[in-house]
Amino acid sequence: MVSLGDTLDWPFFEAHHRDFAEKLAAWADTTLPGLPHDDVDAACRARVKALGEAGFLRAAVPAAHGGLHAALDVRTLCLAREILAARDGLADFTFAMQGLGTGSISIAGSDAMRLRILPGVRDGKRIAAFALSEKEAGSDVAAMATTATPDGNAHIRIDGEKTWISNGGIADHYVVFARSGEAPGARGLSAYLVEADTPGLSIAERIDVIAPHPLATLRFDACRIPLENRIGGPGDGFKVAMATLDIFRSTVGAAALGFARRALHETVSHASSRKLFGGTLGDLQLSQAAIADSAAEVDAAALLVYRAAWTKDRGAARVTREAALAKLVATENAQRVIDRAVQIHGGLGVTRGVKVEELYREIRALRIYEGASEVQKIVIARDLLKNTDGQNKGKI
Ligand code: COS
Repeated sequence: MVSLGDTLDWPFFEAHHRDFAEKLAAWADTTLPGLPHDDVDAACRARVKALGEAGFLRAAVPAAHGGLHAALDVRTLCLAREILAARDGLADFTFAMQGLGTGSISIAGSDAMRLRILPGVRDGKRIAAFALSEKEAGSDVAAMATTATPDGNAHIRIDGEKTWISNGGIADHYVVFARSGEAPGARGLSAYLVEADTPGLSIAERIDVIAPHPLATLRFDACRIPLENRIGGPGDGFKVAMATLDIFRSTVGAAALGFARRALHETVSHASSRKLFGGTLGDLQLSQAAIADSAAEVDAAALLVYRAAWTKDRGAARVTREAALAKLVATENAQRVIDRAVQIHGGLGVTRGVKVEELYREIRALRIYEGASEVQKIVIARDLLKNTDGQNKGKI
């Protein structure tokens, strides 16, 4: 089976990371093939349950609530996503969403909210979701139109629509961002925990995508929730969203890395066994060039992903630029690595049921969700431009 190569020997990792990665890889190889694959809702529920029962979702919550580390350990999250993505896209998806759909609560939620929500997520008994995007506020988060207005002294009322919401339709709760109006733009948003069975919240439509997973448009129609369900202070929503994405963007890079590593593995095995022109595909120098380009792009992505994760874990308050670099490079590289894998496989590469065909569909959304590549470029360039010393941070 596909391996992480020598990644775990790199100085970014500690013994507990190696232990976690070995256990997860062994579990995934034996358990994932036996889980249902056909109906995406059932497949996701089964994966959340299995990951929770095996204890791996402890990586997605802080130690105070039964998690593995005091704060979310980004290297552990990245290893998990890389290992799962290399084997089973939906397993990666379900793992990631348990983290993304509670990251804001772990960072900024009240103790009571954490106590209420995190244990179920950790055990795979509660499915989490993150509801930020709207039809006209995907990249431009500050333009969101969903409103949160006071309703008496102890409640707020949410009205509007969120779309492309992963786990929409199967989640038990949504972390919802809405315009609460303290100020114009980014400073006037707040985050709220909304339970899926709250009156006024409905699934307006399910969305079918090229790599199927639960995705929906949510409608909020006078959806009344208690004020204590606010995550963070009034007007803190944009910062809560960005701080959550600072953690999870590196993990999207890690998932892309897992898909790319699997594609490279499939490429090498196919090139060494496929016979043509009196030898193997791998004897041809053009195939060797493709393999070399992919190997270089996989390693470059891995270094950026684990650099960003390590920087966050050792206490950096913000890793916005590092995480953006990791996501941008890992997802764009993975798209090219997988495209080469399809090309090397020839007709098989576009045949349903062949792994590289599945990877070709799986990778595409990662260059769009949690900040499209273009957004990552804006984030990286702005960071360098605002801090002209940014390129010379070191002392030497
Ligand atoms: N952590 C904490 N605070 C942050 C932050 C971060 N990573 N990034 C920005 N902020 C703060 C800024 O410091 C600024 O605070 P002040 O008003 O106190 O100065 C505030 O938030 C607004 O930031 P900014 O001016 O950069 O806001 P913009 O509207 O220009 O943001 C981008 C632009 C494109 C960077 C942002 O909208 C974004 O990331 N979009 C992509 C969203 C996304 O990932 N969507 C996918 C949804 S999940 S599938």
